[in-house]
Amino acid sequence: MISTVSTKPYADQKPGTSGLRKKVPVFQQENYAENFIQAIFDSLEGFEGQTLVIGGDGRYYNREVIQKALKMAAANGFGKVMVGKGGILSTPAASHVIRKYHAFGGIVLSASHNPGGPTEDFGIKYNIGNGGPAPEKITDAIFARTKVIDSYKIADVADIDLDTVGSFDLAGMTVEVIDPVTDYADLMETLFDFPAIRSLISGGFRVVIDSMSAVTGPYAVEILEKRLGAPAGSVRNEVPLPDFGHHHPDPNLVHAKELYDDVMSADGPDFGAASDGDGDRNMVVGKGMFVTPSDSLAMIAANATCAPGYKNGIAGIARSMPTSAAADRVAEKLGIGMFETPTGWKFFGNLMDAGKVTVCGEESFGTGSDHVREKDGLWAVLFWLNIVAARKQSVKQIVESHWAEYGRNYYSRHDYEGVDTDNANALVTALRAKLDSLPGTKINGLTVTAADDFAYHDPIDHSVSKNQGIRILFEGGSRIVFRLSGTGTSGATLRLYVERYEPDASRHGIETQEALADLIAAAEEVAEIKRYTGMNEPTVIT
Ligand code: VG1
Ligand code: CO
Repeated sequence: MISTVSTKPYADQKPGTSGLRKKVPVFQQENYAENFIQAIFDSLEGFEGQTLVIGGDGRYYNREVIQKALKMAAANGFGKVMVGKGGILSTPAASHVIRKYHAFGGIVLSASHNPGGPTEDFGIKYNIGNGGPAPEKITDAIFARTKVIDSYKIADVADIDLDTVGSFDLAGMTVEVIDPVTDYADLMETLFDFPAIRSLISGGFRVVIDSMSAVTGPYAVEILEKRLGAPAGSVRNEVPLPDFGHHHPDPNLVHAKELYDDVMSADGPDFGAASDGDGDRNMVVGKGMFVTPSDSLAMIAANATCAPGYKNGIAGIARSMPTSAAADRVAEKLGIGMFETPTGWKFFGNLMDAGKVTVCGEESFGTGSDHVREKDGLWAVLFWLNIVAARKQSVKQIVESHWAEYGRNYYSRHDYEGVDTDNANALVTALRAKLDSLPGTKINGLTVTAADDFAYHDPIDHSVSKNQGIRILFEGGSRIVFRLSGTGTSGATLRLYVERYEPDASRHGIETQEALADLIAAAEEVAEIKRYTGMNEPTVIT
């Protein structure tokens, strides 16, 4: 009952920043998903009889691909697969399950913050035994394999019932359908002071979470409403839908605007949070104060000892290169290590495994720690609630006192989506060609101190990752960074990251875009964004 099916390679199965992402109709081509899954298995060694974890964010095509992956895992010799009920596992929960049950690895089906539905996005990524995204060494091997693959193995059996928790046999392999929430919720309870958060909430502190009809709904209901006692309805859009209710499940000021406006209104809640499609991103908004993700990393690190799981302090901090340097100042003060990595969570794994860092973050609404090996949306939300409960101050007070102590890193990202790929590449090529001549010159009146294309030398495995983003640094610590997105599924997305450090507390109340205006103009001057993209404005500003 095991078939070997012959197939032809597809040329476009190169994993990006976080796995392979394509439109659903691309994944629906004959053997497209099967080829990629077989290429994953072909790139691994020693999994015979071992356990694989499978789960996804519930988006359109999730269930179909899970059935294929289960039958292929059996045919390829795995001993057991643990799969979330209904095919659901948030990305951080999958990471935790892999670690807790010492699985060999996991397959996570998600296109994260990208929209879902029959003509929208789907994705597959592989996580290794530490629970984290496969490093480049493995994703490169998978891509190489997809280019030559000529067959895959699959068990010819009926579909497994994914909606009943329990153990089933699939062609000699055990399939264990698990409750996707319990293990994760239990882990959160070991890290944070639930009694303190519970009394904060019972004392009238109003918290709302918008799960954006994506995977975190069941997790947030269990944790916030059941375990922390928030009133029913505190979690909004809590049912995961295959098309996310036609929303873009990306928690930022554009796509979670309703929540933001609610928290900012006079009689609105005290605290609002949102998560993305697969639950690894977070947005935190306090009354009168939106916390930028870069600041969130710095403030979580500075206040880490408020949470029981971190009471002995943190070993170090890592951030992706485009993320603001706010956390660097905290690391300096604490006398701990600070690491700057390329964009994408896969670069943090080695540092966490080696015990060099405890908390990590990215400007793209991602924060996490070594409790798993993925960024973790609800973890960040609970961390903030724990800090608020411990300090007995509002989010706004906590943020403002942090700025007063460390200075403020004004920060913004401008995205130009749907740019013609050739034009986007031409912009980058032209910019790269100028880099050597920029230091010492002025752009829009600002003096350039350094300019390069970021390359990362992993201090643990000594691998080198080049061309990870063009950065232009100015006198006084301001900078602009340019890179092309590696998660999109149509055309190119240019990301411009802008940062200015302001030590003077009397200048901490300026509107962000205004505070960054001269740097934004400098970016236009040096890169000719309007000319190359044909756009006068970014499509998204965060
Ligand atoms: C984006 C973000 C990056 C993040 C990645 C995956 O990548 O910028 O910080 O790690 O998405 O996040 P890119 O290449 O498009 O800039 V998730 O939550 O979408 O898996
Ligand atoms: Co995500």
